[in-house]
Amino acid sequence: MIIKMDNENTNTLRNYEFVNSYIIRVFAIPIMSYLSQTDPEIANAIEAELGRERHVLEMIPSENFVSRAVLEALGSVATNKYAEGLPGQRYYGGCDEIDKLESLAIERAKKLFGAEHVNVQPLSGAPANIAVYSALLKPDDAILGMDLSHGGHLTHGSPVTWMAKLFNFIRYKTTAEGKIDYDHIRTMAHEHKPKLILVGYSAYTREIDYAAIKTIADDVGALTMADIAHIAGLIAAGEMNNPVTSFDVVTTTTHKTLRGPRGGMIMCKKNHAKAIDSAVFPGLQGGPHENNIAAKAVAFKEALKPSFKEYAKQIKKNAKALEKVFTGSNAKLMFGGTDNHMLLIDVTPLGLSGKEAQIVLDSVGITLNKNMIPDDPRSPMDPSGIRLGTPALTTRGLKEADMERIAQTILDVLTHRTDDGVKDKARAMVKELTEKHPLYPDFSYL
Ligand code: DSN
Repeated sequence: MIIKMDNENTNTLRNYEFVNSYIIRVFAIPIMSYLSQTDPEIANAIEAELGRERHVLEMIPSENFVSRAVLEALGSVATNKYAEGLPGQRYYGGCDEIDKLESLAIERAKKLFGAEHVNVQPLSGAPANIAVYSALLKPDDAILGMDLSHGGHLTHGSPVTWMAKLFNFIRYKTTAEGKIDYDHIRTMAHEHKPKLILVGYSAYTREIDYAAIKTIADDVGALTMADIAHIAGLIAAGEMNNPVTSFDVVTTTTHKTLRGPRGGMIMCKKNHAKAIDSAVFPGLQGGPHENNIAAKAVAFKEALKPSFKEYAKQIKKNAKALEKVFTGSNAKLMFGGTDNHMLLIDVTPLGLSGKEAQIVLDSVGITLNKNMIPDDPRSPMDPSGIRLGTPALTTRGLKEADMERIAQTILDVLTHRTDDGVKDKARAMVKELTEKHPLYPDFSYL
């Protein structure tokens, strides 16, 4: 049923809402959304994205599916409000309710991670990292961080970033066995005297010894920073070591294993609070995105529940199930396996590149990403590896047996990529699993 309406007209809006709620309550008939009436092109694109998310096996390790409650907060009227400043100290009037929701987000984040101070305003992970550098360092100061191809992140000093022009990034690497060599980091720290030692990675699959890093940093008078974007949900659930209580500053995104809205957050010791807060605003950002902050608060409340701990445990069990299959294969599992939610695999022994693997797996409905492997001889756009993980599929309810089946299917497709029979079988498996574990059922933008 279509009800013609003019979104500029408040009375029409009120009538529409009334008729809508009446029809839904009395006849249980789905109604077209406001969006589909005012902007069908965008509604169709979003609906098609919903369809894509429903019908593929999403294995990009940095992606996840937020709850309907998080989606509601994201799409709420909190987006309308300017609120530069912090709760209780805003530059604009009318911030009482916004203060409440931002304070809740801060208090919940403190409880989740045991943080002394939290800023929930960074728009995402990259701005959060940039804010930390700008708060704690001066131009040309040295930062010791991990090489991108060994699992680091672009914002940890990749030469293509503006930050790499401002600061002197020195890069450590993993060993040939894929382990972090803390003795080597100690030697580099004594040699280069960095102002900041940075850990936390976007393609590294092993646990991190934060205590060892803290000792090295204390020896050379460096500050400690961890970027826990990928593993924040696992840390919040107590499934991985937590640097928040010992490190000077910890940054994260909120949309990966933490399963919140796309955004960033900085946690720090009280003595850095003022510098961090002023670096975020007015140093780098303007008005905070309060709808996003409301959604962060909702996600943090969800993450404080016992069910989230179960979710985090299952993420790891599922990653171990993938590891089991890939370990016995011809593909090369980097870092010798996984302690977290993801795996990095060199697929060149199977006779193809990471890019080719990503494309052929996409064609059967398995989504993951091409990725550099340590000291990759190939280029970033056509690297040797693929990176895959379990947070999104675990949210959908898949378990270890499903993961083993998926891992075997990935190997079959990569090994027999010109065999249509193998690819059809893979598509049938994707269909079966996605139908068995539906995503956002009874939900439509049309
Ligand atoms: N793009 C994110 C990831 O996939 O790891 C990091 O920024």
